[in-house]
Amino acid sequence: MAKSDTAEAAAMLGQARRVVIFTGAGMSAESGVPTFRDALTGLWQRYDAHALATPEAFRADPALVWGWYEWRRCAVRRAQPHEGHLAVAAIEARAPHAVVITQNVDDLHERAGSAAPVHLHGSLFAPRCSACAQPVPVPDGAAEEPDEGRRTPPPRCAYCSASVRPGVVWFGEALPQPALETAAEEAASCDLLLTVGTSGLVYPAAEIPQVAARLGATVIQINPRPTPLDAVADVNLRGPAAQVLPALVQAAWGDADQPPQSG
Ligand code: BV8
Ligand code: ZN
Repeated sequence: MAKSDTAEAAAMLGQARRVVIFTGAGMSAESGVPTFRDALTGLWQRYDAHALATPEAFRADPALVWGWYEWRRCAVRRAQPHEGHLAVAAIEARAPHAVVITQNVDDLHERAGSAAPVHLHGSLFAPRCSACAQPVPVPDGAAEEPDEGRRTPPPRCAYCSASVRPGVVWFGEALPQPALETAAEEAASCDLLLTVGTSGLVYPAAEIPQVAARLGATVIQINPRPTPLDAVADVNLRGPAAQVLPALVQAAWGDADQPPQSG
């Protein structure tokens, strides 16, 4: 990754007025949260994540799918945000206007201090009834899920006794309208969009960086590997999020963890 690229990207970031930080599974990879590209392990190794994350799979085998989400929820509970998540929060603190728009269902942005990340695909911490949509409290603490995973029948709704389902958006399901609208508005009005750790293959989320580029924003991509978003990016920073983001913040604003100089 040419030094010039980071310097160029940092100069753009330092001047930006309205910033969108768009993240995918690669953003949490260095915290030990597997991406959707990574092969599944244990009980789920013979399944494809895209197939498990569907209403059909939940109807066919609710205990398998609920068990998978309980296993993921507990893996996220045990994970810690990394320097990249902290750098994202630092960008939010320094840029005149900045918002995180994420495809991730983990809470690592929040735990790193990001104010109000927009979760396009829901959260592992918002289960609800699959029939009456009543929210269901998340059991505290990291219940010990066996590493290889296990089938766990989903709890029953206290109101209508239907199965409780994870509060995520499954393939074939509509995204939450308020989140999608906020994301589209922010993408349309930003002057710089950072896309971090996404393969840009899942829609309509993958539209977000394209909308920003189409409307004249600068797009900076952070990803160790090429993606279809290479075509819309003005600068491609080929490296891991936990290294590239802190370097970018450092280059844009000097010592990232010093509070911004007032006045
Ligand atoms: C819908 C929640 C209709 C659940 C998720 C248009 C064209 C083609 C297909 C479609 C289309 N429109 C709709 C579709 C169908 C489908 C879709 O896009 N399919 C794809 C697979 C082709 N979309 C849908 O089904 C959407 N719904 O269309 O509904 C509708 C409309 C109205 C009314 C009724 C119905 C719903 C999509 C959301 C599904 N839910 N997640 C869960 O998590 O279990 S998607 C899930 O997968 C993630 O949230 C994320 O969005 C996606 C994974 O992608 P990435 O995050 O990018 O991660 P990935 O693993 O792919 O890549 C990781 C990247 O990180 C790599 O590039 C790697 O190089 C990089 N990386 C790795 N390490 C690092 C790194 N980068 C930086 N640092 C590192 N250290
Ligand atoms: Zn119910």
